[in-house]
Amino acid sequence: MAKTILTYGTFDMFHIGHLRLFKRLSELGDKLIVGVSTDEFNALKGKKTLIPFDQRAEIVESCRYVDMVIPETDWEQKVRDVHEYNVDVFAIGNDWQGKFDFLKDHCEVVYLDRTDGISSTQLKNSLKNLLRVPKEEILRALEVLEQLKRDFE
Ligand code: C2G
Repeated sequence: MAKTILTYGTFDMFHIGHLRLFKRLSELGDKLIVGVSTDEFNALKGKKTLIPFDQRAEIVESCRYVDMVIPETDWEQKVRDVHEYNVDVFAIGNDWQGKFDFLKDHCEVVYLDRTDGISSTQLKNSLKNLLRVPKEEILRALEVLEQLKRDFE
């Protein structure tokens, strides 16, 4: 019997942690459905993404481990989705450990270890730090680079 797996997430600044999660999820069954949080729902979660919903959904959908993408619009939809898509396993990263145990009445629930050392928040903070570099320093760095370029010509 084909097994259907369901997960949800924001997947902003798509990175290796997201990819490895999809790979491991796809190994749990035959069909992987991913609920991608809409921008409105993320606002409810107190999250602001850099990449808008339609692009995040397109990126996730193009991943070879993913069979179907649905929008995640509210906290209540999971039980509905489990029944609508005949889901066998709900799985998510262990940063949500225990938070979705209520789904055990409807399907198997699995929490997977996160990939260490990478997160969308961390990537966004690195970008913010870059943006904080004083303009003068950036201009000086540019001068050095241009000088190097001339030296090598
Ligand atoms: N993840 C991971 N390793 C990382 C970062 C993230 O395995 N280094 C996993 C998370 O554990 C989660 C998924 O990638 O299962 C998506 O993470 P987020 O985009 O941060 O999703 P989140 O905002 O936590 O949304 O209803 C549930 C929510 O939609 C989850």
